[in-house]
Amino acid sequence: MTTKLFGEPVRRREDPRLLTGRGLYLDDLGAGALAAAFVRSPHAHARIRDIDVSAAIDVDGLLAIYTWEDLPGALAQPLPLLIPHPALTHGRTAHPLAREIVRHVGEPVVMVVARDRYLAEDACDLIRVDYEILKPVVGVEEATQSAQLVHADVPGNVGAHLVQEVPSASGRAVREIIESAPHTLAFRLDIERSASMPLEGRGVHARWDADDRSLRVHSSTQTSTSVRMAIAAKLGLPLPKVEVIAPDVGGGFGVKIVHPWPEEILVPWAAMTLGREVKWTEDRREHFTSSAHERAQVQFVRVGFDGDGRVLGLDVNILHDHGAYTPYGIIVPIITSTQLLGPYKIGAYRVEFSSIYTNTVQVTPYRGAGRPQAVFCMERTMDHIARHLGLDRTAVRAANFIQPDEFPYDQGLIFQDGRPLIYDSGDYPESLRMLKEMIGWDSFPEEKARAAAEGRTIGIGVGCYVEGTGVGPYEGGHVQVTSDGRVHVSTGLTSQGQGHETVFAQIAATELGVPLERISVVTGDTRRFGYAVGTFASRAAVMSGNAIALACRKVRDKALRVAADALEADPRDLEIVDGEVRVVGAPGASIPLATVAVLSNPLRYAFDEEAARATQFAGAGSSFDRPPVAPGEEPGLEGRDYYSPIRSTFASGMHAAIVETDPLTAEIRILRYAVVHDCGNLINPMIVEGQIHGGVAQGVGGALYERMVYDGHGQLLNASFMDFLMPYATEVPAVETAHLQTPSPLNPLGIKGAGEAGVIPVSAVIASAIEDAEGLVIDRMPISPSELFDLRRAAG
Ligand code: MCN
Repeated sequence: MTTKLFGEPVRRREDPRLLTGRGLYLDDLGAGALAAAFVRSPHAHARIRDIDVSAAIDVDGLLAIYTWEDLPGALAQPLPLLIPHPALTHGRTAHPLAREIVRHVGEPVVMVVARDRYLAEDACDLIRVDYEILKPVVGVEEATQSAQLVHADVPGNVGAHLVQEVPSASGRAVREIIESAPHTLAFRLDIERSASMPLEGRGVHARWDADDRSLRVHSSTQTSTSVRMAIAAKLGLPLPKVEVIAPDVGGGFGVKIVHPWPEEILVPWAAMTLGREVKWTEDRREHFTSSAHERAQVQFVRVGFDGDGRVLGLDVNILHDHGAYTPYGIIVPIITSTQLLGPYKIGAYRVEFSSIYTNTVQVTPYRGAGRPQAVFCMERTMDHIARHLGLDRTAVRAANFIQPDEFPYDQGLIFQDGRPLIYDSGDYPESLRMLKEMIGWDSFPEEKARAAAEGRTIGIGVGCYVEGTGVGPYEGGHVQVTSDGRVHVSTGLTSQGQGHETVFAQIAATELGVPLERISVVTGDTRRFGYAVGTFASRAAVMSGNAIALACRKVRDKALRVAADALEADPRDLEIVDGEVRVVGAPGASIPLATVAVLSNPLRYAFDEEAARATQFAGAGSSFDRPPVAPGEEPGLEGRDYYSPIRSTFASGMHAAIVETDPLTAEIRILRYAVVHDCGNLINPMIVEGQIHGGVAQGVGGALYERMVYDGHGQLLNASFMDFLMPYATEVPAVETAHLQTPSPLNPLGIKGAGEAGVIPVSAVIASAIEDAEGLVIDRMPISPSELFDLRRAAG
């Protein structure tokens, strides 16, 4: 049996449990808990004049009704602004329950707690909120021109404005370069709002232990340690008195990073106040109107280039719709603006963004986090250049690539953390070569001609991207070998379906030489691991993966020291194979890791007979004759370590698609979809492929179907799956995937992240393919058949 499982396509260990209904999700907990429900604003912008609860208080089974006025101390303050930035001069966050003004439909105004959810909803229906309706601000361009303000003290509705300029090597300004370039183009791109739509919405369950004065909270979150800190701070509890556990989480895709959500502190507070278990589970309408959206940008692009398609200067102005609040700072437009250049080395770059408040749901990171918009911009630019010059689209990209010998490559831009953005490794020309071969790029013109002869319209598209992954500051791993020979791995970040139970066990198996079946993995439970950042920014593999490997190495070193003593050998002559420490080249001389675990603890508790015999265990209670723990050692066979990188590592990839458009109905069908992906060393290629396929599926949604439609009153018109279109399996093509592995020099395992990559270039690729099929210009994402139809008509 091999335990060298790093890089192997091991099947996901969590799937049998999850697929046979044995998962434990938030709503599976607290069967007898009280239920919370919320009265939410039906208006996009209004002043609360009065809240009348008198008709609700007679509802049988009602426990409590809370408005902002009832919230004590820190709970009454606005929610934290999680990632401040000097450019965010007017950052604003909501109160947990609205205080005086509501700023989007769905904002929570009143919390009701009752015996069950039906009663709580009944009580909500009886509460009368008297609103003075204010004029809403909808749409970024309207917001900048409107006299109406989302926040009375934020002039022009501009929360943040940031300019970064990387002049040419000779110091010339970007705009000057563009003016004097042999060719220039200017265009506008419109990117609609979309949102993460996990199968399971948000949810929180809290239990107050009155004797211990402690809270145990389960939350469907991507960041259990941060939720814990927020609850402790907001409720005035010592940190050790709050535990937060992320049970199985049915998808997050970014929306569950925000911490705390109002409900995540209000429900524990209600549990504490009422001395009862309280639970709230988000329904789908709440998810649409009260969580978070993303994408939502208008971009104005000017580019100057030479006759070979080399970009001499690029000037991009972004209007970013931030919705009503900025709990997550301006991380999304910062990512868009700093990762827009992708795999390209261009002459000079100027980017400017304004982050605009509107009376709509707040905008926080959704899988890809600003990069789908960035890639749409850059790749549309590449296609525009190719069309203008009559060049092959891949040739224009290749002319601008950073070359493999140019790493580390500094784009000259400053990221959120104030540090420069430096790419660590990659091989973009090779990725493109592989992609073109996979999709048959060079022979496509003949395929297209053959299709045309049959009366069919097909087109091919391409898109390239880079993704900064594995962002810091740290993540930790703890590894313990118990006297039964089992290995218990824990890390503080959470899992939402990425397969961490499998990959982290693969790392431990490889590092410790222990079979996978003996390894268990716990994530997102602050009882097991209190220091963690969370799962987002494709960081778990890089951060926790490396931390677990480092912790395993500590355990391995100790195991070899202890075993060397027992085997009277030199630790350097020992290896761990299949759960046994062996003298290299002398298979008879070995000792099970279980025994080593017993020997590592002076108490020598051995519950297993064999281990007891091997360690001359004299029976429980005989601890007095044991030697002290040697200086520098700790009892037990366990280790903890942290990984804290100097900067992010840059994954990259290229996608290509062939689409067919219906000549009559303008329906768009994806015939083939190919991906070349580079996330450094692969821990598990099958899981990475699954991640890419899932990402592409979401990308297809963003390219062709998904958009949040607000009317002029700030009402979300399609807040249900009846009207918000997501692709089904029938719309998602089979994804052909190839891996290129350029290891990251930044971390011990040489890995880069993979969790978001699939979604990032899809809109750009599909737009490129539709353009090729139709000979039209696509300047928006998503593009629907009716829009394509209109474009055809406009083109005559
Ligand atoms: N992996 C690997 N080898 C690598 C890199 C990654 O085997 N070189 C594996 C990892 O070990 C992990 C998976 O691929 O099992 C994704 O790894 P990583 O890129 O580190 O991403 P995270 O685990 O941090 O997951 C976060 C990422 C993000 S940001 C979003 S959004 C997203 C995504 O993952 N949300 C998801 N994938 C999701 N998948 C599911 N099912 N549900 C979500 O909510």
